[in-house]
Amino acid sequence: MKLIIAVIQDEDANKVSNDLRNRNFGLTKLASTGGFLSSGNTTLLIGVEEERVDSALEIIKESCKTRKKITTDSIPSTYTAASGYIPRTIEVLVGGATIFVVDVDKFEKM
Ligand code: 2BA
Repeated sequence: MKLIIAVIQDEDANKVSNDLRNRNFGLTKLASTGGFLSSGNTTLLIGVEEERVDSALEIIKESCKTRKKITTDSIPSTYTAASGYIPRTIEVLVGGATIFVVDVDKFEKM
């Protein structure tokens, strides 16, 4: 048994969850926050038999898009007497999905 931990964008969460559920994957959806952008994302926990891991990853890959997000640099780069420090905007590419696949020692439902 494996546990897939998938960090995905909120915009993709409903479609991915529905597609996984329709293919009989069990999942738990967690609201999470990215450490860099400090904005909301979604983390899916998917417990799955080893032989179905690739099929789950395929579904995630199909639905998760890469998007550009604009954020401000944490260290202001420009100082002007009139406005003080002006934060520098930077563009980052987020996603499709950040995936971890880990071994599950034991899986029980009680
Ligand atoms: P965030 O940490 O909010 O990162 C959002 C995007 O910002 C990242 O997209 C990446 O393009 C950029 N980014 C992150 N750290 C950066 C840095 N130090 N300098 C410049 N740009 C940076 P993704 O790589 O697609 O990551 C999307 C989300 O996946 C992340 O949101 C985070 O929640 C999760 N994630 C990514 N790598 C992870 C890791 N090694 N461990 C745990 N979670 C991770």
